[in-house]
Amino acid sequence: MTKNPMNLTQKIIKEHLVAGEMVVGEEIAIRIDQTLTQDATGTMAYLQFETLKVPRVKTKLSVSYVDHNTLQSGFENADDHLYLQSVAAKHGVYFSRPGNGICHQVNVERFGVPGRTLLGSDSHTPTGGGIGMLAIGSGGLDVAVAMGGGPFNLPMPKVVEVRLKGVLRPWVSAKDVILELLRRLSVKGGVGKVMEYTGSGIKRLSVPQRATITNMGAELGATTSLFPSDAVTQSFLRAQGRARDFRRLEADKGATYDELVEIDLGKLEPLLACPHSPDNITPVRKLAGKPVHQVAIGSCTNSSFRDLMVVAKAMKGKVVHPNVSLVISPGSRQVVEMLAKNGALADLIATGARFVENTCGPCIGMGQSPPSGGVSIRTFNRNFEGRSGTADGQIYLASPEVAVAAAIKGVFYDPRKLGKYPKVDEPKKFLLDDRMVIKPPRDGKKVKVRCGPNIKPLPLNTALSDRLELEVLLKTGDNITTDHIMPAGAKVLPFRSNIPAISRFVFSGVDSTFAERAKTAGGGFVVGGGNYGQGSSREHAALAPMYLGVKAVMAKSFARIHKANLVNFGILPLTFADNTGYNDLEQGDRLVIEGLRASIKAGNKITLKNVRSGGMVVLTHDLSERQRQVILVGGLLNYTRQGGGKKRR
Ligand code: MIC
Ligand code: SF4
Repeated sequence: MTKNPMNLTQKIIKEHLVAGEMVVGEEIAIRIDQTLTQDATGTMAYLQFETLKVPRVKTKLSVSYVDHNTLQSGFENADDHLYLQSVAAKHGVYFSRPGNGICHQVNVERFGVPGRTLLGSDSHTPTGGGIGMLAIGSGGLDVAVAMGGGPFNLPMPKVVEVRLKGVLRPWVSAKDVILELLRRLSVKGGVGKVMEYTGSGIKRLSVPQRATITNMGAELGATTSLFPSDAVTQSFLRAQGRARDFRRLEADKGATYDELVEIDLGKLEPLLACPHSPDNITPVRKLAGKPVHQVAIGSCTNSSFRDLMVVAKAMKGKVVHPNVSLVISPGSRQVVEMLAKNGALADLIATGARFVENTCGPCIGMGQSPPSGGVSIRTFNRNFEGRSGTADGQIYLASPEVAVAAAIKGVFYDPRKLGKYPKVDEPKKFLLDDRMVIKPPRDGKKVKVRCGPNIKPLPLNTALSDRLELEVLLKTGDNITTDHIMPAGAKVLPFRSNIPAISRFVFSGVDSTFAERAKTAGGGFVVGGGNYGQGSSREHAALAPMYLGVKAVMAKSFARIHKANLVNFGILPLTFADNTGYNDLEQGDRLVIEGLRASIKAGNKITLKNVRSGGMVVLTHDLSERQRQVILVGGLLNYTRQGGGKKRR
């Protein structure tokens, strides 16, 4: 037995540790090997990277994908694509062209390397855990810093062993494994934790199936999810023509974990996440017979070759039910080309399925919104209210198996009743063609960066004031998502590189007067419930409120990425010291904080006065020493430019 046996998460962290002690909850800094960005967060990330004045990225590999903002209903998105392509060439970043596929799926297929660290400006970056990478989602600014050679800071996570045994039964698939975990642990259950998969059950899960599970681990709020790198990983890499990237990796014998969850795969059944939360789980059979208006298959969760082949085989010779619109948005060009070559694409087209690009598409509200009050079953990972683009849309999340059954029957239908399960083996060889990925030139000095008129300079925050007297602009309940704070969708996404324009939409789905009120009041505070800021990594959910003058968010608890983003942009994430604090504050209350800078330097308590009630409210924070400095100077960019973070081990 190894002397100090470690689980796989600890082993990879140890290999990459540059600062801090591996003690749960303590801030550590790790070296980042690879980065990925996507276009909706990428423009900001590269604008930020440019301000760091680093000529060429210092990572082993950085890839810029275009997969989110591809609906070009004006010049904005197309301009952003040109910016991204040129800035990538200038600074040594690979550029995956629009049409090549969704970042997470393509990264697993073509670039992921077991044992490496990957930082991505998208919350579903943990998809890479399916191939044994320690893959973490973050705001774009953290990715910019990592591209510049800086480490990534995070609290040392707890490691949860998710022990799988048994074999999935026909018509039950990887999606049901993660839905079962969400049922048990909830959307808060993974905060501060890495979900590490072990047990005999993993042997029969292919890399794409593992990637479905690690992808949607983001919905648990987990820091990341991780599978070992074993014979299954090896054959996947071989089939992707990348046998040389393989490295066997597993937990040491005798390794210990902070928690244990056991799942018997053989006992799972087809599940659904009901509106409007990924942890609102029910078995499909309970909803059998309920009419369905739309079925959407795709996204970074469920668009592998296997997933789409199961759909193609189950539907072969049939036509989509007359009451249903079936939309397919494949995850990568590799998959579509393979389906085209083996005839499955023709079979799917014949069913009447509506094909959209190999992009995020409907998952982020970029088209294909369901009808008013419409019921849509989607193989995606998020069903937050309004995210589909239809405010009262009823979105259910499920496996491709459950989705295809509904497309055929027009109602919720237990796929196990469809008959023989179409068996789909992983290909021995995938179709390999990387010409849609542009390699950066050796020397990018002469490349001219193209900046369209919609790309506006990045706003910077100022140093934190010692006295704040501002009003509570909004008070929310629990589980506020970044989709609530900074909505996405076809109308808003084109402004991702224009903070003044996008800030008009902050909280627009919750309270359409928010932006205007914030501006008139000269900024203010937001009061939130538990798990504030769950969901995406979009730093716009911090950056745009910062632009509107939000100085602090006071909540019962925060989601990891959003909290880090708030700090990065100089907004204080404060938690209530006791249960009464939240109840004491009302929207419109005027709050005064005195001696703020001194209290931040001195400890973790901040007391504010509520002018309306005259009462005092005690707030706390768990900011690391580095984060305090970042907050005091008004954000990570100011901190980095002032030479912060240079003293590293
Ligand atoms: C999402 O699934 O919510 C997104 C769109 O991919 C976001 C990123 C973004 O808002 O650009 C995410 O998951 O981080
Ligand atoms: Fe794209 Fe949806 Fe995946 Fe986000 S969750 S990266 S929007 S496919």
